[in-house]
Amino acid sequence: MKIIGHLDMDAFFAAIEERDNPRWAGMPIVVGSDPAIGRGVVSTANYEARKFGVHSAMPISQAVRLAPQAIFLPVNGRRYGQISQRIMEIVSRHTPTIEQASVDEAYIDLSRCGSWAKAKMVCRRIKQEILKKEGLTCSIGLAANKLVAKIASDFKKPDGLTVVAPRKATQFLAPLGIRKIPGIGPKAEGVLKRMGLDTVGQVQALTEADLYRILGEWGLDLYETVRGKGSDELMTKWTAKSIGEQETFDTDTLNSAFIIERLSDMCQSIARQFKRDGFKLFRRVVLTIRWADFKTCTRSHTLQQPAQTPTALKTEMLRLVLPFFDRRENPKKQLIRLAGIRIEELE
Ligand code: TTP
Ligand code: MG
Repeated sequence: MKIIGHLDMDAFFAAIEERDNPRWAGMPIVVGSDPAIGRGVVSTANYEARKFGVHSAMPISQAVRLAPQAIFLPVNGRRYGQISQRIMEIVSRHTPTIEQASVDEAYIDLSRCGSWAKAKMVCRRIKQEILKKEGLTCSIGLAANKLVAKIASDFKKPDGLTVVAPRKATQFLAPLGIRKIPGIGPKAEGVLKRMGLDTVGQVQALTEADLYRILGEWGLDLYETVRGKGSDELMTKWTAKSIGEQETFDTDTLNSAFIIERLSDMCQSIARQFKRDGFKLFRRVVLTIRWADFKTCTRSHTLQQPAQTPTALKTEMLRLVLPFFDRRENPKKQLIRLAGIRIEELE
Protein backbone atom coordinates (compact mmCIF):
# COMPACT_ATOMS: atom_id res chain seq x y z
CA MET A 1 0.00 0.00 0.00
CA LYS A 2 1.46 3.32 -1.04
CA ILE A 3 1.21 6.72 0.61
CA ILE A 4 0.59 9.35 -2.06
CA GLY A 5 0.38 13.09 -1.50
CA HIS A 6 -1.14 15.74 -3.73
CA LEU A 7 0.01 19.30 -3.19
CA ASP A 8 -1.84 22.23 -4.73
CA MET A 9 -0.98 25.89 -4.19
CA ASP A 10 -3.80 28.10 -2.92
CA ALA A 11 -5.14 30.70 -5.39
CA PHE A 12 -1.70 30.45 -6.95
CA PHE A 13 -1.39 33.39 -9.38
CA ALA A 14 -3.43 35.70 -7.13
CA ALA A 15 -1.51 34.65 -4.01
CA ILE A 16 1.78 35.60 -5.67
CA GLU A 17 0.42 39.04 -6.60
CA GLU A 18 -0.96 39.55 -3.12
CA ARG A 19 2.34 38.57 -1.54
CA ASP A 20 4.32 40.88 -3.84
CA ASN A 21 2.03 43.85 -3.21
CA PRO A 22 1.36 44.03 0.51
CA ARG A 23 -0.75 47.16 0.07
CA TRP A 24 -3.42 44.91 -1.48
CA ALA A 25 -3.40 42.43 1.38
CA GLY A 26 -6.90 41.34 2.28
CA MET A 27 -8.44 42.91 -0.83
CA PRO A 28 -10.18 40.97 -3.58
CA ILE A 29 -7.68 40.27 -6.39
CA VAL A 30 -8.52 38.94 -9.83
CA VAL A 31 -5.79 37.80 -12.23
CA GLY A 32 -6.85 37.50 -15.84
CA SER A 33 -7.31 39.31 -19.09
CA ASP A 34 -7.72 43.09 -19.26
CA PRO A 35 -11.23 44.17 -18.17
CA ALA A 36 -10.94 47.28 -20.39
CA ILE A 37 -10.85 45.05 -23.46
CA GLY A 38 -13.76 43.21 -21.94
CA ARG A 39 -13.33 39.84 -23.57
CA GLY A 40 -11.30 37.02 -22.11
CA VAL A 41 -11.52 35.27 -18.80
CA VAL A 42 -10.42 35.10 -15.19
CA SER A 43 -7.30 32.98 -14.62
CA THR A 44 -7.83 32.91 -10.91
CA ALA A 45 -9.07 35.01 -8.03
CA ASN A 46 -7.94 35.12 -4.41
CA TYR A 47 -10.26 33.82 -1.71
CA GLU A 48 -11.46 37.34 -0.91
CA ALA A 49 -12.65 37.79 -4.52
CA ARG A 50 -14.19 34.31 -4.54
CA LYS A 51 -16.59 35.49 -1.80
CA PHE A 52 -18.25 37.57 -4.53
CA GLY A 53 -18.59 34.55 -6.76
CA VAL A 54 -15.59 35.22 -8.99
CA HIS A 55 -13.83 32.06 -10.20
CA SER A 56 -11.41 30.72 -12.83
CA ALA A 57 -12.61 30.68 -16.45
CA MET A 58 -15.40 33.18 -15.76
CA PRO A 59 -15.68 36.00 -18.35
CA ILE A 60 -13.72 38.97 -17.02
CA SER A 61 -16.71 41.26 -17.66
CA GLN A 62 -18.79 39.18 -15.30
CA ALA A 63 -16.04 39.35 -12.66
CA VAL A 64 -16.11 43.15 -12.91
CA ARG A 65 -19.86 43.13 -12.36
CA LEU A 66 -19.60 40.83 -9.35
CA ALA A 67 -16.62 42.55 -7.71
CA PRO A 68 -16.11 46.03 -9.18
CA GLN A 69 -13.90 47.04 -6.26
CA ALA A 70 -11.44 44.18 -6.89
CA ILE A 71 -7.86 44.71 -8.06
CA PHE A 72 -7.63 43.41 -11.63
CA LEU A 73 -4.19 42.26 -12.74
CA PRO A 74 -2.73 40.80 -15.93
CA VAL A 75 -1.24 37.30 -16.02
CA ASN A 76 2.53 37.37 -15.48
CA GLY A 77 3.14 33.82 -16.63
CA ARG A 78 6.93 33.97 -16.60
CA ARG A 79 7.09 35.02 -13.00
CA TYR A 80 4.57 32.39 -11.88
CA GLY A 81 6.59 29.79 -13.77
CA GLN A 82 9.77 30.72 -11.91
CA ILE A 83 8.05 30.55 -8.54
CA SER A 84 6.48 27.25 -9.51
CA GLN A 85 9.95 25.88 -10.22
CA ARG A 86 11.26 27.05 -6.86
CA ILE A 87 8.34 25.42 -5.07
CA MET A 88 8.87 22.13 -6.92
CA GLU A 89 12.52 22.24 -5.85
CA ILE A 90 11.53 22.67 -2.21
CA VAL A 91 9.15 19.71 -2.49
CA SER A 92 11.80 17.59 -4.25
CA ARG A 93 14.16 18.07 -1.36
CA HIS A 94 11.67 16.38 0.97
CA THR A 95 10.84 13.50 -1.34
CA PRO A 96 12.67 12.36 -4.46
CA THR A 97 9.58 10.87 -6.08
CA ILE A 98 7.57 13.75 -7.46
CA GLU A 99 5.28 14.16 -10.44
CA GLN A 100 4.55 17.77 -11.33
CA ALA A 101 0.99 17.74 -12.61
CA SER A 102 0.57 21.44 -13.46
CA VAL A 103 2.07 24.82 -12.69
CA ASP A 104 0.88 24.68 -9.08
CA GLU A 105 0.34 21.03 -8.25
CA ALA A 106 2.40 17.91 -7.75
CA TYR A 107 1.97 14.34 -6.63
CA ILE A 108 4.54 12.96 -4.22
CA ASP A 109 5.18 9.39 -3.17
CA LEU A 110 5.78 9.23 0.57
CA SER A 111 5.68 5.45 0.89
CA ARG A 112 9.31 5.50 2.03
CA CYS A 113 8.18 7.25 5.21
CA GLY A 114 6.83 3.90 6.33
CA SER A 115 3.82 5.25 8.20
CA TRP A 116 0.96 7.68 7.69
CA ALA A 117 1.98 9.66 10.75
CA LYS A 118 5.49 10.18 9.39
CA ALA A 119 4.18 11.04 5.94
CA LYS A 120 1.92 13.63 7.53
CA MET A 121 4.92 15.13 9.34
CA VAL A 122 6.78 15.45 6.04
CA CYS A 123 3.76 17.24 4.55
CA ARG A 124 3.71 19.67 7.47
CA ARG A 125 7.39 20.38 6.93
CA ILE A 126 6.85 20.95 3.20
CA LYS A 127 4.01 23.36 3.94
CA GLN A 128 6.13 25.22 6.50
CA GLU A 129 9.10 25.53 4.19
CA ILE A 130 7.01 26.81 1.26
CA LEU A 131 5.43 29.36 3.58
CA LYS A 132 8.75 30.44 5.04
CA LYS A 133 10.73 30.61 1.81
CA GLU A 134 8.02 31.70 -0.63
CA GLY A 135 5.40 33.27 1.60
CA LEU A 136 2.68 31.15 0.01
CA THR A 137 0.27 28.56 1.34
CA CYS A 138 -0.72 25.28 -0.21
CA SER A 139 -3.06 22.42 0.55
CA ILE A 140 -2.05 18.79 0.66
CA GLY A 141 -4.07 15.59 0.52
CA LEU A 142 -2.64 12.24 1.61
CA ALA A 143 -4.19 8.98 0.49
CA ALA A 144 -3.37 5.59 -0.96
CA ASN A 145 -3.61 6.78 -4.57
CA LYS A 146 -3.50 9.87 -6.75
CA LEU A 147 -7.25 10.16 -7.22
CA VAL A 148 -8.14 10.33 -3.54
CA ALA A 149 -5.06 12.44 -2.71
CA LYS A 150 -6.17 15.04 -5.27
CA ILE A 151 -9.70 15.19 -3.94
CA ALA A 152 -8.31 15.38 -0.40
CA SER A 153 -6.02 18.33 -1.20
CA ASP A 154 -9.09 20.25 -2.37
CA PHE A 155 -11.08 19.29 0.71
CA LYS A 156 -9.85 21.98 3.13
CA LYS A 157 -8.55 24.80 1.00
CA PRO A 158 -6.76 27.07 1.70
CA ASP A 159 -3.85 25.90 3.87
CA GLY A 160 -5.31 22.43 4.41
CA LEU A 161 -3.79 19.06 5.19
CA THR A 162 -6.21 16.18 4.81
CA VAL A 163 -5.37 12.54 5.36
CA VAL A 164 -7.72 9.88 4.01
CA ALA A 165 -6.82 6.43 5.30
CA PRO A 166 -7.36 3.70 2.68
CA ARG A 167 -10.28 2.06 4.45
CA LYS A 168 -11.98 5.44 4.88
CA ALA A 169 -11.86 6.44 1.20
CA THR A 170 -15.40 5.40 0.24
CA GLN A 171 -16.82 7.06 3.33
CA PHE A 172 -14.77 10.23 2.71
CA LEU A 173 -16.04 10.53 -0.85
CA ALA A 174 -19.71 9.79 -0.14
CA PRO A 175 -20.93 13.26 0.94
CA LEU A 176 -19.03 15.13 -1.80
CA GLY A 177 -20.77 16.57 -4.84
CA ILE A 178 -20.21 14.53 -7.99
CA ARG A 179 -18.21 17.33 -9.64
CA LYS A 180 -15.42 16.67 -7.14
CA ILE A 181 -14.63 13.47 -9.03
CA PRO A 182 -11.98 14.21 -11.66
CA GLY A 183 -13.44 13.32 -15.03
CA ILE A 184 -16.98 14.36 -14.17
CA GLY A 185 -17.34 17.54 -16.19
CA PRO A 186 -20.45 19.64 -16.86
CA LYS A 187 -21.84 17.07 -19.29
CA ALA A 188 -21.65 13.97 -17.10
CA GLU A 189 -22.79 16.09 -14.20
CA GLY A 190 -25.90 17.08 -16.19
CA VAL A 191 -26.72 13.47 -17.04
CA LEU A 192 -26.31 12.31 -13.44
CA LYS A 193 -28.16 15.28 -11.92
CA ARG A 194 -31.15 14.70 -14.17
CA MET A 195 -31.36 11.26 -12.59
CA GLY A 196 -31.31 12.83 -9.13
CA LEU A 197 -27.70 11.90 -8.45
CA ASP A 198 -26.00 14.81 -6.70
CA THR A 199 -23.50 13.20 -4.35
CA VAL A 200 -20.79 10.61 -4.80
CA GLY A 201 -22.59 8.47 -2.22
CA GLN A 202 -25.68 8.31 -4.45
CA VAL A 203 -23.49 7.11 -7.32
CA GLN A 204 -21.84 4.58 -4.99
CA ALA A 205 -25.30 3.06 -4.48
CA LEU A 206 -25.58 2.15 -8.17
CA THR A 207 -24.46 -1.18 -9.60
CA GLU A 208 -21.94 -1.58 -12.41
CA ALA A 209 -24.83 -2.47 -14.72
CA ASP A 210 -26.67 0.74 -13.78
CA LEU A 211 -23.63 2.88 -14.51
CA TYR A 212 -22.96 1.08 -17.78
CA ARG A 213 -26.53 1.77 -18.86
CA ILE A 214 -26.27 5.44 -17.96
CA LEU A 215 -22.75 6.30 -19.13
CA GLY A 216 -21.48 3.36 -21.21
CA GLU A 217 -17.90 2.05 -20.84
CA TRP A 218 -16.93 5.09 -18.85
CA GLY A 219 -19.58 4.25 -16.29
CA LEU A 220 -17.56 1.15 -15.40
CA ASP A 221 -14.53 3.32 -14.65
CA LEU A 222 -16.71 5.59 -12.57
CA TYR A 223 -17.88 2.57 -10.56
CA GLU A 224 -14.26 2.11 -9.42
CA THR A 225 -13.53 5.81 -9.06
CA VAL A 226 -16.41 6.54 -6.67
CA ARG A 227 -15.02 3.77 -4.47
CA GLY A 228 -11.71 5.58 -4.26
CA LYS A 229 -9.85 3.20 -6.56
CA GLY A 230 -7.14 4.72 -8.70
CA SER A 231 -3.55 4.64 -9.81
CA ASP A 232 -0.68 5.05 -7.36
CA GLU A 233 2.05 5.22 -10.02
CA LEU A 234 3.82 8.55 -10.37
CA MET A 235 5.21 9.71 -13.69
CA THR A 236 8.44 11.17 -12.40
CA LYS A 237 11.05 12.81 -14.59
CA TRP A 238 13.31 9.87 -14.12
CA THR A 239 11.10 6.79 -13.88
CA ALA A 240 10.75 7.15 -17.62
CA LYS A 241 14.47 6.86 -18.10
CA SER A 242 17.26 4.56 -17.13
CA ILE A 243 20.67 4.07 -18.74
CA GLY A 244 22.34 0.70 -18.77
CA GLU A 245 24.61 -1.72 -20.58
CA GLN A 246 25.30 -5.41 -20.39
CA GLU A 247 27.64 -7.87 -21.96
CA THR A 248 27.62 -11.60 -22.54
CA PHE A 249 31.18 -12.90 -22.21
CA ASP A 250 32.78 -15.10 -24.87
CA THR A 251 33.28 -17.79 -22.26
CA ASP A 252 31.65 -18.17 -18.86
CA THR A 253 34.06 -16.94 -16.23
CA LEU A 254 34.67 -16.21 -12.57
CA ASN A 255 37.73 -14.07 -13.23
CA SER A 256 36.93 -11.14 -10.98
CA ALA A 257 39.56 -8.79 -12.45
CA PHE A 258 38.18 -9.35 -15.94
CA ILE A 259 34.53 -8.93 -14.95
CA ILE A 260 35.25 -5.79 -12.94
CA GLU A 261 37.17 -4.34 -15.87
CA ARG A 262 34.25 -5.00 -18.22
CA LEU A 263 31.79 -3.46 -15.75
CA SER A 264 34.07 -0.45 -15.28
CA ASP A 265 34.05 0.15 -19.02
CA MET A 266 30.26 -0.03 -18.97
CA CYS A 267 30.20 2.51 -16.13
CA GLN A 268 32.35 4.89 -18.19
CA SER A 269 30.08 4.57 -21.17
CA ILE A 270 26.93 4.99 -19.04
CA ALA A 271 28.42 8.08 -17.40
CA ARG A 272 29.11 9.60 -20.84
CA GLN A 273 25.56 8.96 -22.02
CA PHE A 274 24.18 10.27 -18.71
CA LYS A 275 26.05 13.54 -19.21
CA ARG A 276 25.21 13.80 -22.90
CA ASP A 277 21.49 13.41 -22.13
CA GLY A 278 21.73 16.35 -19.71
CA PHE A 279 21.12 14.41 -16.49
CA LYS A 280 22.66 15.69 -13.27
CA LEU A 281 21.97 13.03 -10.66
CA PHE A 282 21.25 9.33 -10.37
CA ARG A 283 19.77 7.71 -7.35
CA ARG A 284 19.76 4.00 -8.03
CA VAL A 285 22.33 1.53 -9.34
CA VAL A 286 21.26 -1.90 -10.54
CA LEU A 287 23.56 -4.82 -11.24
CA THR A 288 22.50 -7.82 -13.31
CA ILE A 289 24.36 -11.11 -13.21
CA ARG A 290 23.45 -14.13 -15.34
CA TRP A 291 24.96 -17.42 -14.29
CA ALA A 292 26.21 -20.12 -16.64
CA ASP A 293 22.90 -21.95 -16.17
CA PHE A 294 21.04 -18.83 -17.42
CA LYS A 295 19.51 -18.01 -14.06
CA THR A 296 19.60 -14.26 -13.68
CA CYS A 297 19.71 -12.15 -10.59
CA THR A 298 19.70 -8.43 -10.01
CA ARG A 299 20.95 -6.47 -7.03
CA SER A 300 20.31 -2.79 -6.60
CA HIS A 301 21.20 0.00 -4.27
CA THR A 302 19.24 3.20 -3.80
CA LEU A 303 21.55 5.95 -2.65
CA GLN A 304 20.70 8.09 0.36
CA GLN A 305 22.18 11.05 -1.48
CA PRO A 306 21.84 11.08 -5.28
CA ALA A 307 25.25 10.88 -6.99
CA GLN A 308 26.65 12.26 -10.22
CA THR A 309 30.23 11.15 -10.90
CA PRO A 310 31.55 8.12 -12.82
CA THR A 311 33.63 7.34 -9.72
CA ALA A 312 30.53 7.16 -7.54
CA LEU A 313 28.96 4.82 -10.08
CA LYS A 314 32.02 2.58 -10.08
CA THR A 315 32.09 2.46 -6.29
CA GLU A 316 28.47 1.36 -6.23
CA MET A 317 29.13 -1.17 -8.97
CA LEU A 318 31.97 -2.69 -6.94
CA ARG A 319 29.89 -2.90 -3.79
CA LEU A 320 27.19 -4.71 -5.74
CA VAL A 321 29.42 -7.11 -7.68
CA LEU A 322 32.05 -8.17 -5.12
CA PRO A 323 29.72 -10.55 -3.23
CA PHE A 324 29.28 -12.49 -6.48
CA PHE A 325 32.90 -13.58 -6.35
CA ASP A 326 32.68 -15.19 -2.93
CA ARG A 327 30.36 -17.14 -0.70
CA ARG A 328 28.00 -14.25 -0.08
CA GLU A 329 26.29 -14.47 -3.47
CA ASN A 330 28.12 -17.43 -5.00
CA PRO A 331 28.50 -20.31 -2.57
CA LYS A 332 28.64 -22.89 -5.37
CA LYS A 333 31.34 -21.00 -7.28
CA GLN A 334 29.24 -20.81 -10.41
CA LEU A 335 30.60 -19.18 -13.52
CA ILE A 336 29.17 -15.93 -14.79
CA ARG A 337 27.79 -15.67 -18.29
CA LEU A 338 26.66 -12.05 -18.42
CA ALA A 339 27.09 -8.91 -16.36
CA GLY A 340 25.26 -5.62 -16.69
CA ILE A 341 24.97 -2.35 -14.86
CA ARG A 342 22.26 0.28 -14.98
CA ILE A 343 21.43 3.60 -13.34
CA GLU A 344 17.85 4.63 -12.59
CA GLU A 345 15.93 7.50 -11.04
CA LEU A 346 17.79 10.05 -13.11
CA GLU A 347 17.30 13.71 -12.50
P1 TTP B 1 -5.85 25.95 -9.63
O1 TTP B 1 -5.00 25.17 -8.69
O2 TTP B 1 -7.02 25.27 -10.24
O3 TTP B 1 -6.45 27.23 -8.87
P2 TTP B 1 -5.78 28.16 -7.80
O4 TTP B 1 -4.44 27.68 -7.39
O5 TTP B 1 -5.83 29.56 -8.31
O6 TTP B 1 -6.79 28.08 -6.59
P3 TTP B 1 -7.05 26.86 -5.58
O7 TTP B 1 -6.14 25.76 -5.98
O8 TTP B 1 -6.72 27.42 -4.23
O9 TTP B 1 -8.48 26.52 -5.73
O10 TTP B 1 -4.98 26.54 -10.79
C1 TTP B 1 -3.64 26.98 -10.61
C2 TTP B 1 -3.38 28.23 -11.43
O11 TTP B 1 -3.63 27.95 -12.79
C3 TTP B 1 -4.28 29.38 -11.05
O12 TTP B 1 -3.74 30.16 -10.00
C4 TTP B 1 -4.38 30.13 -12.35
C5 TTP B 1 -4.22 29.08 -13.42
N1 TTP B 1 -5.53 28.76 -14.02
C6 TTP B 1 -5.92 29.46 -15.18
O13 TTP B 1 -5.17 30.28 -15.70
N2 TTP B 1 -7.16 29.17 -15.72
C7 TTP B 1 -8.02 28.27 -15.16
O14 TTP B 1 -9.13 28.05 -15.67
C8 TTP B 1 -7.60 27.57 -13.98
C9 TTP B 1 -8.51 26.56 -13.32
C10 TTP B 1 -6.36 27.86 -13.45
MG1 MG C 1 -4.13 25.68 -6.87
